[in-house]
Amino acid sequence: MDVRRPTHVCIFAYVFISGGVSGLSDNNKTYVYITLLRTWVVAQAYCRLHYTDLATIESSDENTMVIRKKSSLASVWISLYRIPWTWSDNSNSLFRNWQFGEPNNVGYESCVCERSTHLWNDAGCQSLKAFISRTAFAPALTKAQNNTHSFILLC
Ligand SMILES: [Ca+2]
Repeated sequence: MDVRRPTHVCIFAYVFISGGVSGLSDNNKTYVYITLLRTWVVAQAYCRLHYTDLATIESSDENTMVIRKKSSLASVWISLYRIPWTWSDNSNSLFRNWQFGEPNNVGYESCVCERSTHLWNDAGCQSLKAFISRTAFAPALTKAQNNTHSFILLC
């Protein structure tokens, strides 16, 4: 027997397991509640500068996500405006959550806010309101948070 040859072979394996991301909508939106009181146009500019845009809400699940982010008493701008009704990011979503009797365009109401009731109202764009920004993707996670790496020595 040749003593220089190993009697068995060890395999050094690197295992990578993707941890994924949870708690996001299907298109990975996240929402941020901004307490600054701004007109709709200034709120839109703020969101585009610091995040992605004002919040587009395309489903009841996403509306629930917004409700969880904002103060229960706040009336907040979202990205819907008119005419015709258009989302700031050009989403073609037809999801609406109007309060009964809205939109009523009292005066000149071309921008949409979500009231404390969580239902929507068309309001004057010059009103000062807090607002909800959205991001297109989840904030970057560190590798340690997002993935599991393991080394296994198999003999
Ligand atoms: Ca109204």
